[in-house]
Amino acid sequence: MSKIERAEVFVASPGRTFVTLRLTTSDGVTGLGDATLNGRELAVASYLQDHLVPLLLGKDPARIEDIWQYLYRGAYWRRGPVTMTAIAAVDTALWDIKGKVAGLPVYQLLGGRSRDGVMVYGHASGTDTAALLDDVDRFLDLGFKAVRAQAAVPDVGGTYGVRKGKVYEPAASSLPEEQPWDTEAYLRFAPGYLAAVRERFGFGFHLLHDVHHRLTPIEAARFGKQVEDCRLFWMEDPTPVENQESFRIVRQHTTTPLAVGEVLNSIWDVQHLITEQLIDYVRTSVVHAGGLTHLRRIFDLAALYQVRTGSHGATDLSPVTLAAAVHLDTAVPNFGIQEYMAHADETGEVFRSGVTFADGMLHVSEEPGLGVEYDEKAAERFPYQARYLPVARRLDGSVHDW
Ligand code: KDG
Ligand code: MG
Repeated sequence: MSKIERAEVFVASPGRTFVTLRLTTSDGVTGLGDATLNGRELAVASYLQDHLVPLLLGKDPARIEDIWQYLYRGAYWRRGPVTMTAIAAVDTALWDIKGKVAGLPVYQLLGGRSRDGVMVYGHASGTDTAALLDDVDRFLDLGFKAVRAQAAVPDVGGTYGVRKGKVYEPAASSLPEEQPWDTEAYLRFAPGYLAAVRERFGFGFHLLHDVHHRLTPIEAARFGKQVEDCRLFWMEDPTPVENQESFRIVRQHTTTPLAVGEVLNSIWDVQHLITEQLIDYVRTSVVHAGGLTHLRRIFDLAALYQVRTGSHGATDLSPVTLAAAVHLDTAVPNFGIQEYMAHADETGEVFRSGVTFADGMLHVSEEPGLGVEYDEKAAERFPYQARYLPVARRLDGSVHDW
């Protein structure tokens, strides 16, 4: 029997911080897993190094489901982003190994192709409406069939989703940047720029928007209703998701499709959203929702309720997650769309991935396993740097959801 012989945890900041697990079997086969939890990276690195690695050594790498159950049920403490990200890394690495042992790309192990390619959306943004329109134009020229649009709200510094130069979500070094937030100013401004995008470019592509948890349910209902004529592909995270019930309020008032779940970690976190058909797209990801084993379970539940997939894929999810996501997206029947932002050049020096972009779609590598390699020598050039996401404060100084 083959055994897990080595488990290495790498933390490096090539462009942004990534935590990567590499498992090696007694037969010399390696597998990679992403364990990155943006802004809380070292907690997962320690969970892996201090608590999971000792449990993994000597185990049979072929028993993916059993190891998943062992780590999940065996912890006693369940769910949550740190636990589920650590389990995800192990699970993803085991699928990578299984693919290499079988000589098959992972999507073949998941049932084979359901589609030729995976439609993705790109991130257009601008400091004002004119700049946003230019950026949408750029994405359409690149061949994207779907574009997310975000613009800075006038007089509100630091709106979510607007690039500063080439950098997306410029996580400040050392301590989080604090950014002001004004809900009314956003509600006055955002519907207008979404309408301007449709006016200029028409309806021949999918348009998306991320509210990033900023509204109350009734504000989100108003927003969704107001932008119905823009026929959005989705309105994302309109309100914080801790209370799944609150989506009923949004739902009752608008036919704008809803996408939720990038911060959620288990099937229980999305259970009511899915079974009560409160959302249209589930955004849970391989890395933050327990790996391929658990995410596939979530997607299967979603399929029963005509909820489609739309996995999170910002640049703080490593190329290992992107590759794993594209394998799963290629195989599942209820795929909707995949988020895609190209990683920084430095990231590409450390991770070599066989995922390719063409005609608005991502394509899996036909290499056995996930088709990603980690260059630890290159990673040494990018030592860990602490960085945090911004924190939002309302105009009266109180903390808001970011
Ligand atoms: O780490 C948090 C980011 O990944 C998140 O803010 C990005 O909302 C996001 C998105 O939709 O990509
Ligand atoms: Mg989002």
